[in-house]
Amino acid sequence: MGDDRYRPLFETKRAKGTALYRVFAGSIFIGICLIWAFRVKHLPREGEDGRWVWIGLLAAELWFGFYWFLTQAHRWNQVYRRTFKDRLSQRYENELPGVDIFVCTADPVIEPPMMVINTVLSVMAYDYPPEKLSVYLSDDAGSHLTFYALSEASQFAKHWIPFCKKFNVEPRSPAAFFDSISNSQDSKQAKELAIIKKLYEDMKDRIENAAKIGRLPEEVHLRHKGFSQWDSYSSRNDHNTILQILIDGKDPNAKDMEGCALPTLVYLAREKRPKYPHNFKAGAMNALIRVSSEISNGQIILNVDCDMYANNSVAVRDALCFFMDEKKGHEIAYVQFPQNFGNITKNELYSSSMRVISQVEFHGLDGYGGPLYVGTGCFHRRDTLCGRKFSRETKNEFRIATDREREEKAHALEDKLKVLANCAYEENTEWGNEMGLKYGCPVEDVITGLSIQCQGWKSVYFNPERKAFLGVAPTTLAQTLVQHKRWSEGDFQILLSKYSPAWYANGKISLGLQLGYCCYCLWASNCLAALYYSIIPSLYLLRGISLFPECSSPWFLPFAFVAISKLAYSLAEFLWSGGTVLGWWNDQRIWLYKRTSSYLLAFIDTIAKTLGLNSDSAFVITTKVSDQEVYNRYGKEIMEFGASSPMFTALATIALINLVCLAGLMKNVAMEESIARIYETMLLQVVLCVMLVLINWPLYQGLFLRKDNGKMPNSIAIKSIVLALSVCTCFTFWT
Ligand SMILES: *[C@@H]1O[C@H](CO)[C@@H](O)[C@H](O)[C@H]1NC(C)=O
Ligand SMILES: CC(=O)N[C@H]1CO[C@H](CO)[C@@H](O)[C@@H]1O
Repeated sequence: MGDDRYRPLFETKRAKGTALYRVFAGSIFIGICLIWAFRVKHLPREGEDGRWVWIGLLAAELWFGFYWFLTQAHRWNQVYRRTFKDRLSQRYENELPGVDIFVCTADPVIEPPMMVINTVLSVMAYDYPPEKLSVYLSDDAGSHLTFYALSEASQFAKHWIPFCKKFNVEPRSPAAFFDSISNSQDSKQAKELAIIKKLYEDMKDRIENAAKIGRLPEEVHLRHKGFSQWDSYSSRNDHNTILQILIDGKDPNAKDMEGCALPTLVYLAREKRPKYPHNFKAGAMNALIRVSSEISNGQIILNVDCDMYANNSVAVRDALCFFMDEKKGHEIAYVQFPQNFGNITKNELYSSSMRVISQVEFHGLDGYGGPLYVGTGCFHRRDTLCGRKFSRETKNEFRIATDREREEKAHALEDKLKVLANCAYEENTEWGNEMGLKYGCPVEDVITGLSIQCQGWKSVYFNPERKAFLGVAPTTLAQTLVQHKRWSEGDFQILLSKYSPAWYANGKISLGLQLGYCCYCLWASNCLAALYYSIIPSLYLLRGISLFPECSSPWFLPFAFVAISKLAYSLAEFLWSGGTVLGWWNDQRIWLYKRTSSYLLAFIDTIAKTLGLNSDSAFVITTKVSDQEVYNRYGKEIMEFGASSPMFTALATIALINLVCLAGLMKNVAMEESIARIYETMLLQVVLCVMLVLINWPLYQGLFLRKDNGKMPNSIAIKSIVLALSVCTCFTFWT
């Protein structure tokens, strides 16, 4: 066309209003400095009463201020991305690289096979040349039920993929699709829809029946030779490598119902032996990287969790717009999509959508060199995952064909490749260290992403309006807290590890990104200041001792200003991210709960581990299914306690201490003191205590008012009442 201008495949825009935000942040910073000044200036002298309490408050406020400073890295320099997929098609439609998709599952009960194959089918049906697409399922449970489900899915795919392409179906997870159309009947495709839905329901019945009785019908065993691999299987932690190429995209006979090629589909359960550490998901990913390199060797790898179906069939092309851009593509190692969830209620009782992280904070990281790798919904270059360093000289080349030159038959190949997934294969190699995902950290993804960025690569955060991947959010408080315990513990371990963003990354990534990483790595350490602030001022209220400036004092202003503007800002940010006011309130509650339970345990465990007191922390998978009653409460946004957990004891005790303190204050008011004096000297303290009581409302309900199975267990109620009362009593009478 004679247009020589470079037309990029993607565009990056600065967020609007950045300057305004910086002014605002500056004013908060001044407020924080004034608060510090107040504490230092009014520090009781040695020997005077209350010196230690005061020092504690100063420490907590120093911490909050410092942490607030870190969070500015997420807000200071945000960018937004846009892709031009039409340009990609124009220029590269015939030269698109091979894409290998890894789906990881680990437990057929927590992650039911139907959910897994819906995810698999959704990515198999991507709008992408099928001969360049390969899907690998890693099953760390080595479950023949999952294998059975996948073999059923490989048959169903022959109908499903052409159906999707014919009617341009979205989303391409059958379950999500059938759910979405149940009320809007489109007559044009009604007949074919009825047929495909029947096929799906029949398949679902077969799979769920097998899961219910826990074994497979005899004839199924005979139908697929792959099942013979379970003959030597003794348990999920002790079995040979099981590898089956269910659909070989290279096989000319592998065709769908319309005669079109199918994507390759592979099942892998790597070898497990009790005496070998299996390194959880990182180990599974590394086995997949090796096995896939001999089957399809796609240059781009997408990995998704098994509960995270693809909600947009062109997301692969979005990702390629970044990698294949002629000017900037060569420096991009991975493209991270946000983690979104399909099962979110309106006001998000558990704040599981992590709205602010995905709508605000990651855009900020992107402005400083790229987001974290969060382990799902992420496209990588294969060679950077395998440890290639960034170099300006290397050309950004993509091989067209996914070459398997050797004309090997699938099953001969399978036997040869099994060795790649054996336990002993990684001995004396760099796998888990310089190659592949790193081992030894509960958040293997974050540390792997960080080390890739430290080698000079950039990453990209792409957050389109229509979400590309939808997962399943936790639906109980316990699940939420356990999940956050693992994350915060893992992140904290990264801070203390040799790959620490605080020192290892120094000079390797930008300062803003370093701070951004530290912000997450220090999640756990928030627990101390939060605990202090949510207990001590209330207890002093009970004693009638003021810890904050009086209303009439000019020092009152910075406290009020910082508190109000921070709350107002976080509310605005939450609403801007698409939340509701009640959702924001719930989010504040979950922040408090995480800080006083998950983070506290994570902090203690990590410190114990660092001191060598504790063995490896277990990797707890968060459940993806719950029973119907629990689901009903989730739908009604009623907080689920039910289980007995030390975290609940901590939460309930803190909530009760505040309730007792507030009650004590009211008693004092009723008996003697004038409200005016309390108002004058202790307004801030009273407000803090009242806020804590208000935010803990669902907890009091769970303790005292509810009768259903989701209420707080009696044992915890008794324990926390005794604890809270003894703390308050001791404190009142102890001088
Ligand atoms: C998922 O995709 C559908 C279209 O298939 C779209 O209507 C919906 O908004 C998407 N969901 C989200 C959360 O973006
Ligand atoms: C609130 C909500 O959407 N709940 C749904 C979550 O998903 C399960 C099935 O997986 C439904 O039964 C719930 O209604």
